[in-house]
Amino acid sequence: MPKRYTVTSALPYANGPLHIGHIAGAYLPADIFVRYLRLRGEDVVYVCGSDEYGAAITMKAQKEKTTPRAIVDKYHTMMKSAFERFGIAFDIYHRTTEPIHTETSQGIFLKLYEKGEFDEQESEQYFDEVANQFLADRYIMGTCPKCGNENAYGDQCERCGSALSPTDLINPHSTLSGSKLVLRKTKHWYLPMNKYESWLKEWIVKEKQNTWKTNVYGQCKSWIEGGLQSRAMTRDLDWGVPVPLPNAEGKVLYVWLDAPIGYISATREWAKQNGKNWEDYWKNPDTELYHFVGKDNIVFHCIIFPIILKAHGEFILPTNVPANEFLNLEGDKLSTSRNWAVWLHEYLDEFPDKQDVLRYVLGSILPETKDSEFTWKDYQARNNNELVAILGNFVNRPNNLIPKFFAGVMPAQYELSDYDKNVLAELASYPDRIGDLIKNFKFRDALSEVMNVARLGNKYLADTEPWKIKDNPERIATILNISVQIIANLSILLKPFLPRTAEKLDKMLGFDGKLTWEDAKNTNWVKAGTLLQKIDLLFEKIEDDVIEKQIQKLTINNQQQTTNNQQSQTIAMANHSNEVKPLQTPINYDDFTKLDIRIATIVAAEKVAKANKLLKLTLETGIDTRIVVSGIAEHFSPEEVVGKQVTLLANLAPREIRGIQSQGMILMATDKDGKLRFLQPSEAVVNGAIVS
Ligand code: B3M
Ligand code: ZN
Repeated sequence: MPKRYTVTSALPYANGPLHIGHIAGAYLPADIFVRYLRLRGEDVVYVCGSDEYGAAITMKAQKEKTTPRAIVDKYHTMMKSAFERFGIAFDIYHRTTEPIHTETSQGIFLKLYEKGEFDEQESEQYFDEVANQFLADRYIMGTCPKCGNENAYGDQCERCGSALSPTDLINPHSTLSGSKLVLRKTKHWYLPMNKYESWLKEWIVKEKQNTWKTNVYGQCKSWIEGGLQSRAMTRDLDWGVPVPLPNAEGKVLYVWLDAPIGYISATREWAKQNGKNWEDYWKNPDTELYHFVGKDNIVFHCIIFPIILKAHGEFILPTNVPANEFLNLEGDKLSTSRNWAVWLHEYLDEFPDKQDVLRYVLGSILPETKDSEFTWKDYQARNNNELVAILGNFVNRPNNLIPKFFAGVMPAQYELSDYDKNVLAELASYPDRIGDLIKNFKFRDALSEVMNVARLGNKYLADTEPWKIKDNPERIATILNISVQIIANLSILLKPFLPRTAEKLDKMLGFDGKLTWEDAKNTNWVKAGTLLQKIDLLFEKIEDDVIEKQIQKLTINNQQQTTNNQQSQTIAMANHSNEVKPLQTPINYDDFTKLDIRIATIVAAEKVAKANKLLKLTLETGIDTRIVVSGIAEHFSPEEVVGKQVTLLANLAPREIRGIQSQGMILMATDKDGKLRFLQPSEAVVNGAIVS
C-alpha cells in the first residue's frame, strides 16, 4: 500500500522575482523529496502558489505606482514560469487571489469564530487622517528609540536591527502621506496562543525532539518556553481576504492566517481538477504532512498554523517542517533591495540548458544546518571538476566504446571476477543508503552519494581498462556490460536531483521512464542485445570568461541599485524637510550662460595654517592646474577629498584668501543638518567637462 503524503513549499510573495536563495531554501529540497517519494510509488501531492495579499504587495504597488492586482499578476506569471523552466515538479502552482482560496480561508476563520477561539479586542492603532486609513506597521516611519535612526519602520529598525512596534517610534509619521499619525480605536480578532502552550509543549517539545531538525526544534522550543502572546488575526487593510463577519468592513484576514491556508485551497483546486478527494490529504491521520520553508518562516509553520489547524479540529498536523537556513552570495547576504542576487529567470535565460548544473551546485551547498554560500567560482569548479570530470566522463566512456566495439548493442555478461562482484554488490547498496538520507532531509549527503556511484564507475573503468585488452572480447563485453548497469542505476538515483540528466541517460538506455527506486537495487537488468543510443556529452566545461561576466554583472547591478536607492532616499528626504529655502528671483538664460561651470579633479589637498575651516586644494581642470581655497575643512579631511571629482565655478574672478590666490569656487550642497556634500557626475567624466 502506498503511503499518502502532502508536501508544501512556502508560498513566495508575488512582489518580486525568485532568486537562488529562495530555491535553496524551500523549493529544491522539497522537489528532491517529492521526486524521490514518487519514484517509491507513494501517493504524493506537492502544492505551492503565490502569496498575493498583505503589505508586502501593497507597498510594492505603491513603489511601482500601480495597483496590487497588477503587481500580483506580473510576479505570479513570472514566478510560475521560472519554476516550470527550472523543473520544480509541483502538482499545482496556485494563487491566493483565487475565489476558492477566499472561500477556504473564510470558512476556516468562521469555524474558529463560531467555536469561540478568537478574542475580540479593541485597541488604539495609528491612523493616517490624510490617507484615511489605518496603517500596516511597515507604512509607519519614525525615530528608533534604541539608536536614534530617523528612518526606522513600525516593525523594525534596519540600522540597529531592533524589533519594534509602531507605538515605540518617536515622531511616527505615515509613509503614504507624510503626515503625522493619530491613534484611533479599532476592533480585531486575536488568537490567544497562550491557551495552546501546554499542548505545544507536549506536541513539539516532547514529541518532536528526535525527528525535527535541531535548528527548527531549537527555535520552537525557545518560542514556546519564552511564552506565547495573543496575535491579531485580522488587519485594517483593503487588500486581502475580507473578514466574513457583519460590521467588519475594511477588515481583512492577517496575511499569515490566509497564506498557509493557501496550501489547503491549492490542494482543493488540484483535487477538483484531478478527480481526487482533497480531504484525504488534509484530514486523514494516515497522511504525512511536510512543510518546506526558509528559517524566517519557522514560527508560522511550526506554531501559529498548527494552532489554527488544531483549534479547527479536523485537520492533520505537520509531521515535519524541515526548514533551511539562509544562502549567501559571494560573501554577502542575498538582498532584493540591493539587487545582490542571482535571479532564477535571468539564469534560465542565460543558461537555458543548464538547469541541472544549478540544481547540482545548489544541491551540494544547501544551507541544511547552517548558512552557506554560493559563489560563481565554486559553481564553475563544481561543474568542471565534478559534473564534467566525474559524471560526464564516466558516462561518456561506455557511450563511445559500445558503438565502437559492439555496434551500439549491449554486450553480454560472461564470467565475473571477484572484483566485478564486489563492484556490483557495492552498487546495490546505494539506493537504501541514499533513500535514508533523503528521508532524513540530508539532501547534500544524498547527492554526494549519488556522485559516488559515478566515482565507482570511473574507478572500475580505470582499474579494468577495457580499451587496452587484446584478444579477450568476452572480458571487454563483461566490463562494458557492468559499466552500463552502473549507468542504468545512476539514471534512477539521479532522478530526484538532476531530472534532465537522468532523462538523457534513459534515452541512452532506451528506457520508457516507468522505473522505480527499487529497480536501482537490481544490478543486472539492462538486457544483452538492447540497442543503446549514443548521446551527446552530458555537461560541458564552463570557461573563465563566462564566470567573470556573471561576477561583473552582480557588481554592476548592485551599484546601479545603490545609486537608485540613494536617489529615492534623497528625494524622500528632500520632500520631508520643511527647511528648504524659498526660490530666488528668476534670472534669464543669458545670466546663466555667464557661469562657466566645469568638472575637475582634486589632485592634492592640505590644511591652511591657522584657519580651521579652510583647505587648499589643487585641481586638475582640464584647462590648467590651479589652486582653490575652500571652506570645507570642518567636513572633510585632506586625505578623503584627494581623487574626488567636483563641480567648479571656474570663471569666478580670482581672489586672495589668507595670502593664497584662490581661482574659482567648488560648488557644494548643504544638507538640512548643515553637512556639506560634493556635487559629482554620476560616472567619471573628463576634467574640464562643461556643466550646463
Ligand atoms: N510569503 C513569506 C516569504 O515569502 C511568505 C511565506 C508564506 S508561506 C504560507 O518568506
Ligand atoms: Zn535602531
